[in-house]
Amino acid sequence: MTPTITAFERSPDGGKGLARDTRVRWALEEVGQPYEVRLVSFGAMKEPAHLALHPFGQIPTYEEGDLALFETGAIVFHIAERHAGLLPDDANARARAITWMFAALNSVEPVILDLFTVKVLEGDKPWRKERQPLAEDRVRNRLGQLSARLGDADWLDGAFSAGDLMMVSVLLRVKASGILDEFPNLAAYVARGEARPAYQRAFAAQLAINAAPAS
Ligand code: GTB
Repeated sequence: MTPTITAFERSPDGGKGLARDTRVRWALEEVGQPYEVRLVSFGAMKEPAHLALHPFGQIPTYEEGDLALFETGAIVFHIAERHAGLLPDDANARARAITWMFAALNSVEPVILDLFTVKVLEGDKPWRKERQPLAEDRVRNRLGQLSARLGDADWLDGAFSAGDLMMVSVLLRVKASGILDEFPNLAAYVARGEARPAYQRAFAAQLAINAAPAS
């Protein structure tokens, strides 16, 4: 059964691939699973039909037969569990790859989102000047720890896994700040992720929607 995901009718990033449907598209592309996309407006996301799929009125969602999922961690995990290619067969290696998925979402993404919050959502607030360097240092600290663990390896734990897919997706959000480039091995890690043909297809698919002239 072909799954259907939801994505922004038009992403605020204009096609930079930063909205979270990209990571789901990437996972589907990695495993060779075709999918359909239903585009939703900001208004429609808060309507009952979408809220029935996503209690917080967000994208992406994932529907497959009578299964409906939200949260990219759960969606990517579901895809990775049901197809070969994103999780190792060995039980311990599999558990470690899943750990990296959680690490990306619980230990790395929050500090990156906090920086986005202070720079963009609180950009006009009087506390921005004081808070931004603190938020940047928290990102630096976490990326420093991740950089130390990655070392000169290509991926976080052996072969590319759903853990790397999630970590690269999270790190992409901090690329424009310049902080990622302070850690050359992490910048190269992200570039390796972006160079994967499956990522390229996912990126192109969201770009085709988000960079198209408004009708
Ligand atoms: N924890 C959830 C998950 O991982 O699925 C978070 C989902 C989420 O934040 N969805 C966002 C959303 O629907 C889109 S991705 N927001 C609309 C709303 O809450 O009303 C976040 C996002 C949005 C825009 C950019 N951008 O323009 O750069 C980047 C990321």
